[in-house]
Amino acid sequence: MASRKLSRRQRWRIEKIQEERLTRAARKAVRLQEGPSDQALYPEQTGTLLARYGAYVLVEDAMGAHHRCLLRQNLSPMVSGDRIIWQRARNGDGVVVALTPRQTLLARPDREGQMKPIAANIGQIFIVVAPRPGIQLPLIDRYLLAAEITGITPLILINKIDLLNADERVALEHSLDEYHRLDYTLLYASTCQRHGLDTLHTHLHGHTSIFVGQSGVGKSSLINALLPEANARIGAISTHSDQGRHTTTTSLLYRLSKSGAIIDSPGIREFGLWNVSPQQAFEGFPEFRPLRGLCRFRNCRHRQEPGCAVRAAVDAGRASPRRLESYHCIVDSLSV
Ligand SMILES: Nc1nc2c(ncn2[C@@H]2O[C@H](COP(=O)(O)OP(=O)(O)O)[C@@H](O)[C@H]2O)c(=O)[nH]1
Ligand SMILES: [Mg+2]
Ligand SMILES: [Zn+2]
Repeated sequence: MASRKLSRRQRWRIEKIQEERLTRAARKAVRLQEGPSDQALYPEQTGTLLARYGAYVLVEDAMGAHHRCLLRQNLSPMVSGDRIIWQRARNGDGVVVALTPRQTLLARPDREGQMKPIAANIGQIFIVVAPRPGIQLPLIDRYLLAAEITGITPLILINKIDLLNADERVALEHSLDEYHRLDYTLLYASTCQRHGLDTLHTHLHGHTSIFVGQSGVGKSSLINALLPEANARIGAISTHSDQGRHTTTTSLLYRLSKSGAIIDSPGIREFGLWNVSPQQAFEGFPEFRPLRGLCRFRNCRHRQEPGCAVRAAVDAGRASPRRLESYHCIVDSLSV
């Protein structure tokens, strides 16, 4: 019975020990949430986020090596192409501790209509079209406008030119000449004949780029043709993470052999127009931009209004009637 009768002092000690255990456990829980403690980390360094896999991200350091990292809590959402500050852990995964300001950001609305970032710091958008499934100029106009609104340089890439005979090629170049006159870059390629890939490499050099366009135009084929073998490793690393496998919704940043990168993401391929006002659409047509404010009516829709500067430019041959029609189609589609 003696054991039941604990002295005040003994009771105090037991309580104290339990308290310490609780505190230690709580601290450990916080550590598990936050990743490695500061003492276990090397100094901060810069990096590029290549991909996200659940709670983990794949980070490329300044030397080009890949590291699996956890994200510190309370950081804003990060996406492929983000430049980040991270710390290597003495053992195991590193930790991303900060996001640096973005030059550009591609986003799209999720099911709830909230804008969701999909890729950052993209410098160029390649609008890929092909004779099969067919080249539709209004679709090119939509993509060009979306790129203009995002502030990212668009280029037009015509793939599968092996499907065209000489006459068809001339006719196509003729129909695309209006884009050339607007200073957009036009590139011709055939992935299967490996034609035009050197020129394409020149344009990709030193930039982070994406390919957008209809299904079947050859985006995947192009990316495969352009990328060095080493990139297959990115997919391989993802399978080692415990959380989330390499899913089709993941954006991946692939390095090109010299300088430059391609970001591949299903989300980006659906890149389009959301929440765009007629005024923003107007500004996104470079040939209309200098005419802003020159119409007689401030709220001119550039249709049948008298004193319309845009209509006058079209009538005088300074702007393409087809592009104005495209602008109207886009504005109509935005207002429904
Ligand atoms: N004739 C021809 N076919 C191509 C070329 N590039 C891709 N294709 C074919 O076009 C189809 C769609 O290609 P894919 O890369 O999957 O298109 P994606 O949907 O844009 O990714 C495939 O059957 C490819 O083999 C090309 O340069 N010439
Ligand atoms: Mg594809
Ligand atoms: Zn007008």
